[in-house]
Parts: sequence; structure tokens; C-alpha cells
Amino acid sequence: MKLFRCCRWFTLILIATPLILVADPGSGGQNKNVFASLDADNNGQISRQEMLAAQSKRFHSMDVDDNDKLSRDEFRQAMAKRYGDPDQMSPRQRKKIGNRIDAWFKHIDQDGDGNVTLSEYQKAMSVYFDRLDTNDDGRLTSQELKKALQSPKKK
Ligand SMILES: [Ca+2]
Ligand SMILES: [Ca+2]
Ligand SMILES: [Ca+2]
Repeated sequence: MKLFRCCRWFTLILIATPLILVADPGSGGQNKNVFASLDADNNGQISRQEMLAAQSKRFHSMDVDDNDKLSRDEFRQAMAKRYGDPDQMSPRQRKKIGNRIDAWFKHIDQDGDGNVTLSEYQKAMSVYFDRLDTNDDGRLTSQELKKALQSPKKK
């Protein structure tokens, strides 16, 4: 049971992370907003370049002190905003979200030096891109994204 939960959770991270990390928070119609915000040239597909450009933008917006690295605190602060007002959450909820954010950070910080560089960030995101790009043509369609979001149990 525990193992199952863990694996499922990991798969969810893999799929949800790039979207959460990259997209601007939208109100309602989330999948559509996510897709539109990534598809810069509006051709109905997200190319790797579009994904990388969006990641770079997002990275710099999280890098509050402009040192080209995301510290754990910068990452935490940027991510926590996506979950709403911490004052409205129960301590348990806050803790759960905090743990999830820390797990992401640890996963992205590949050399474990406590900072995420743009290249670490983009490398981690590229893996997600490949996973989402189920037919391997280097582009994500809304169908591929939808499929991934709808069936998180399959990888
Ligand atoms: Ca496009
Ligand atoms: Ca920084
Ligand atoms: Ca690092």
C-alpha cells in the first residue's frame, strides 16, 4: 500500500511538475491556460524551444535576488504561492505542501548543492517533456497533455 502510494505520487510529480513550474497560474480552465501560455506561437503544439523559453522566463521570475540560482527559499516561496494563502491552510496541509515542494527541489537540484541553476532546471524539465511527448516528435500537442493529465497512473 505504502509502495503503491509512493509510486503513484512520484508519477504525479513527474507529470504535474513541468506544467506547474512553467505555466502562469490561471483561474479556471487550467489545462487550457497552461497549454496556451506555453504555446508561444499559437500553432497548437508546444515545441521543446517553447518549453525551454517558458522555463527560462519562469526561472528568472523565481530568482528574486537575481543571482542566476534558485535557493531553496526562493523555490519554496514561488511554489507555495501556487497553492494559495498559507494562512488559510491547516498546519497539516501546509506541512504536506512544504514536503512536496522540498521533494521537487531535491529532485531538480541534481548536484545537491542546495541551489538550482537554470541548466539543472531545464534538464529536469526536459525529462518531463520527453515523458509527455508520447509519440517522440519533439512537440507536445494538447491531446498528449490531456492524456497525461487524465491518466496519471500510466506513465
Ligand atoms: Ca507552438
Ligand atoms: Ca537566487
Ligand atoms: Ca544544484
